[in-house]
Amino acid sequence: MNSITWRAVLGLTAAAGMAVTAAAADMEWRGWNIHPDGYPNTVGMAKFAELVAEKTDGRISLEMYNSGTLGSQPDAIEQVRIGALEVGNFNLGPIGPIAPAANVVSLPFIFKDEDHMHRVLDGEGGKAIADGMAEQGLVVLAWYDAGARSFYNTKKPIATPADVEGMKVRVMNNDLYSGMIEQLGGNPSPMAFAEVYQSLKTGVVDGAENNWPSYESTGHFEVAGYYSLSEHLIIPECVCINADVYNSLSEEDQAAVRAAAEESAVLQRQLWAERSEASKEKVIAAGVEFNEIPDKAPFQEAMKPVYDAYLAGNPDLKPLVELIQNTD
Ligand code: BDP
Repeated sequence: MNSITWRAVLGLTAAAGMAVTAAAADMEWRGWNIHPDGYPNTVGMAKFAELVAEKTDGRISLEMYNSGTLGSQPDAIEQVRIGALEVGNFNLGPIGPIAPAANVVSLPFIFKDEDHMHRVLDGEGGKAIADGMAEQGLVVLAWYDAGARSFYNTKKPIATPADVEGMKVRVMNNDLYSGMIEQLGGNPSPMAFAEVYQSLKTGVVDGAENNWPSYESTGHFEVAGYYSLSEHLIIPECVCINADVYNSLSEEDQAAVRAAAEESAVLQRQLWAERSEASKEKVIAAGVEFNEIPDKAPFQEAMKPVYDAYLAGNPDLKPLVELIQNTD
């Protein structure tokens, strides 16, 4: 159905008012999420679905498919881009390779902390990133938190870049992450999230990197017992929707869907903060050996060539990098 026909249909159902709530939805969307029940993102996306139905008087329904049941994240990103799926809760890591502006968040240590990331996303930087994603068919409705990613492995605590030398480290699919590990002298192994547990267990890789909640929820802590607080990446996530689907909505429904996503993000961020603490406590109580890295400068120094590679491929994005670095 083209967008004009959709608008006509939506106009009619709007005129019918509350009577439509009991009827089947006019639009049935499917949403992708990689996380299990109870995870902050899963709860956030369930809230999003509930609010979408509520705010559109049932004209739109969203069914969420969790735990990555609809496929790996890079595949799901493609599915949402082409409209085979309507919605996804995506990490910006695997979006970077298709949207260079969004790849800026995958530069190691680009954000000073999570608050800095929020300030950037709420300003010009966030707009530039969202515009770059929209050009690739993904409209950002809201940003979710995903904390900071740190290294963990099966061998030993990591305190300096030299400790990563020779280690085989799983990364998400993105050349910037492979470059990052190479700069530390390690061997990067890009791999789907679902394969990491077995790979750590069987020694296919020695380590990986992630935030506390994912380290805990996946059980990776059971097979890779050293967690070292490098916090080298702070990557936001999106509630994203296929651009054609979004553009076909009436202005009223666009606003409703956006408000639903933003409200769900408030909940997700609160749950995120709580879960980060709880996951950290849980894995440490389970025997994980955890170390802080008070001096991160050697890691920042070693990873600098990743910036050069990014800017060599995208010289026009230098102002965006500087904008982020100059945001207080
Ligand atoms: C988690 C992200 C998820 C990624 C996963 C990974 O929330 O989207 O797929 O990391 O490392 O923190 O693949």
